[in-house]
Amino acid sequence: MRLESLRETISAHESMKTRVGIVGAGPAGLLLSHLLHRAGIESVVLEARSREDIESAIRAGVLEQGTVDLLIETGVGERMQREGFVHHGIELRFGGCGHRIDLSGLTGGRAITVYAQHELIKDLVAARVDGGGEIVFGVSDVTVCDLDGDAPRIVFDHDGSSHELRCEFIAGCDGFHGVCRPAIPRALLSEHTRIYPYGWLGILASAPPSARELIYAYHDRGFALVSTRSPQIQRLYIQCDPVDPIENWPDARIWNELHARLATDDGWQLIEGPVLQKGIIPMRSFVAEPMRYGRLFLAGDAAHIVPPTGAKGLNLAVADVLVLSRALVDYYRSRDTNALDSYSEKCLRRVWRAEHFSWWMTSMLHQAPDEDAFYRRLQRSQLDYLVTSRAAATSLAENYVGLPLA
Ligand code: RFL
Ligand code: PHB
Repeated sequence: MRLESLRETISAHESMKTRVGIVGAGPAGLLLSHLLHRAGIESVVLEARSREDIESAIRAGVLEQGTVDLLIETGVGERMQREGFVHHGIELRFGGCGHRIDLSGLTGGRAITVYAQHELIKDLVAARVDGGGEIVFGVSDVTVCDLDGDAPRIVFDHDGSSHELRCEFIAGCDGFHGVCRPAIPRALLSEHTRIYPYGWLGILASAPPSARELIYAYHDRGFALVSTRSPQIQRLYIQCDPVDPIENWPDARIWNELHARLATDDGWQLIEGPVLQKGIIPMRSFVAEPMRYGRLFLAGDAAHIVPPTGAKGLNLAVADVLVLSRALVDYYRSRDTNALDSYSEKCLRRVWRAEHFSWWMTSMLHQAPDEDAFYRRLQRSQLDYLVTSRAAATSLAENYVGLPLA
């Protein structure tokens, strides 16, 4: 109802005002708006896609302990607690054998929760709409302006006319391909990029789970990952050529590869089922620093990307907006800008830890086309070490479940 009245407001007056203008209704933008609302700070979220689109896009699955705790504490974790799956371990599979990493045993009881990103998006959108929040879907031609002054603006098109949102701050939560990061003068931004020579082919299959916990498999034919979504739907990935057309991957070929890469000496069985959806994603590491320019603050994928092997992207977006929301609360309570001034540095410490972990997991588990037998021996040595040394396994476990949030 509030959304409709917002739309009327927009078309009646082409200019509107808010405290924090948020570009992008992904996990970063929606959670930021929710956290600000809880602190009594008004925001407006502008999203390029429709509500239906953002609520159905298949992406992440693994939530760190800190993410789960924050969602519960702030009142948006109820369905996740009911429908998500808490996992206390993961399996590393190589040489025909599975080896369990006891995440909880090694981290003082911390765990991960498997809950699909689009389900979290539905919960966050519902919370904002129920709380009278303002999300404008289907905007286009978004431009962020006057970032280095006290009164930044967002200009955009919606329903066939041009609009202006006057703000006190702008949060660039518009993902890797968004418009906010490119609005920062190039000379003021350092960008670090690594493109991997492989990608992931991901499928959703209508099948019961083949395993109780996630399986990360190292194999001569390439990496494979068994994840889950529900008792009826499974999520599986295999390493592939990132530029391969999906037509080269009929379902039978995908299942053959999964069977080959996941085979064990003890006859473990992968349960097949109809493939409901499939797609290939490229893999990259990317960091833009600093994550701030004037009154524009970047958060989530807009500022950094990790390859999905460490399951960190969404969790980093959550960590960023928690830091940003607290800094904005300080500002609105007492005009104290210290936390805003240290936002980028504080976030980047966690970002680089996650970048390293994700790069390390990725490099250890994938077959690199340009690497030789020496490299493969190093990978096997590292895997052997992880499953025989408590110290090595603990390091993996504490990074995987996530270091405590700020
Ligand atoms: P998002 O989710 O990309 O949201 C950005 C939003 O901004 C909108 N937008 C604009 N809106 C207005 N104007 C513009 N000009 C705009 N340009 C873009 C977009 O439509 C979109 O709605 O970024 P955010 O919020 O920073 O969230 C990041 C996460 O989505 C991402 O890091 C994760 O999905 C990464 N990821 C994983 N992360 C985890 O923590 N755990 C996992 O298990 C995990 N698995 C994954 C993943 C990502 C994957 N893919 C598809 C890349 C598995 C996969 C396969
Ligand atoms: C997923 O379930 O989509 C998933 C799980 C683990 C990862 C990445 C993605 O590392």
